[in-house]
Amino acid sequence: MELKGKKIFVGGLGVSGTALCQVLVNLGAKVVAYDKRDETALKEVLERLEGLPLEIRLGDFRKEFLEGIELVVLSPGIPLDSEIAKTAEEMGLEIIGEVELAYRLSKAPIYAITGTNGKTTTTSLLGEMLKNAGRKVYVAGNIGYPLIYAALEAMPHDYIVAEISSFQLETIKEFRPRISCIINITPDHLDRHKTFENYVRIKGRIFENQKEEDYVVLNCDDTVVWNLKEKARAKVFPFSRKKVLKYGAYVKGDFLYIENKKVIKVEEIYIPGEHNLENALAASSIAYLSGIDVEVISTTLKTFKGVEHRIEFVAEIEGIRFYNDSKGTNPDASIKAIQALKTPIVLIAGGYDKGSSFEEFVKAFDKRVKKLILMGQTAEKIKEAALLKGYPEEDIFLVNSMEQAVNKAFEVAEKGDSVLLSPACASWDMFKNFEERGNAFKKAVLGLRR
Ligand code: UMA
Repeated sequence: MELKGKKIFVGGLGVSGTALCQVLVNLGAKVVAYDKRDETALKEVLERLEGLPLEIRLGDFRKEFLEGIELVVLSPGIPLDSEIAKTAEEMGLEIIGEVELAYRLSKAPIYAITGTNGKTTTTSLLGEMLKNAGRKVYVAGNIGYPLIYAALEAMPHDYIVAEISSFQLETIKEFRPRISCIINITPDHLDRHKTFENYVRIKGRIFENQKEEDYVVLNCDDTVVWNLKEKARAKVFPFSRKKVLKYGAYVKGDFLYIENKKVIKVEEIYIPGEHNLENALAASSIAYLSGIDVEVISTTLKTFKGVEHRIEFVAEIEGIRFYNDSKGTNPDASIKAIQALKTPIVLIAGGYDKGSSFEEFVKAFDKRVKKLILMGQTAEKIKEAALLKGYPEEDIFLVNSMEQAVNKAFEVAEKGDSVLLSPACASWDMFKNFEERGNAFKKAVLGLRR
């Protein structure tokens, strides 16, 4: 794709936008970079971009920002119904996202993973499998390292393992991963995608450009995911933790199999919980289709210790174990975290309101969540849902900061309990991102004193 001399509008100056500016300038494009935030809020970003020949536009969006522009590249946080996108469309401009541009520039094959939950774990695990097999691999995308960086760095014989979100899939056009995977789909991001049907449709876009020689790995235990197979042109490779399959990856007796090859005893997989078995099946399927030996897959499953902020063990203090699941950004992810822990739980939840329903979430407390500590925009909404389900009011505590939440949890927890931060919500009401929230939790835990 020729970008030299082209006038390109970069929408958003977060992680993706900053990377886009650097890469596009390097490739000789003339970049107009835009963010709705002001100079003070963007201080660090602007420092990082200092010296680059950019035209920077900040604050409320205006049509004239798009004058002379030939291509609009949006960050995933900017929706297609935003004023920027609508204006660009009216002007007949091409609109793509960072992922689409990365795909067009990449020389290496891309393995792309999406799903409501487990994306980060599956992506990291697959990255480890490829590394352990001696391949050069870039792990990128929604996981935090922009795909555009990986696309430029990777050589044709390298591999890119990409975590892809629904936000990123909204703005693809030609994006064609060699292998794609959908781990699961449950309602999430409905504030952005409006309906569950639309969210499912967008998730399904991950394989829309694949051809017969490509593969799509689908969870056949998840009916929403499995129904998407009708739309796939690529070869479908199923996985299941509930059924023995003739073709695909599955669990039979105590063992994980791929086709008819025994891979590992399920209890030897290091990362705990049923949801992680799903992630293990997904990553193993992709690795297998990529030609990785079953022995390497097995060794990696035995040694991979999981991902930061995902049911991450932080410390044991006076017999109380603290877990950081800040990556639990929707009810379903947090339900899985609750189910993965086998002790009584003091749960810290609440955060940015994405319009999720908390009915199923509070149902999953199932006598195991003995105390509930709530914070953020959704605190009242979760409290109401819990009370409606008969959760005792005296076991619910509302707090205003992470430090208060951790102190309260420690006060009400008893020896043998787990304190779990799994908010069931995004972090954007009180924190920059889930990492900052998880780090605030860990800091508060490590500073605890009775
Ligand atoms: N902005 C505007 N106008 C808008 C909206 C945003 O100017 O209408 C600006 C903001 O002021 C901000 C910038 O855009 O400066 C933020 O851009 P962004 O929201 O696209 O975030 P990035 O920092 O570029 O990070 C994104 C992903 N974030 C989102 O999709 C919200 C990161 O995923 C990803 O790691 C990164 O690109 C690299 O690929 C995070 C995430 O929360 C983990 N993802 C969601 C999730 O997993 O649920 C989808």
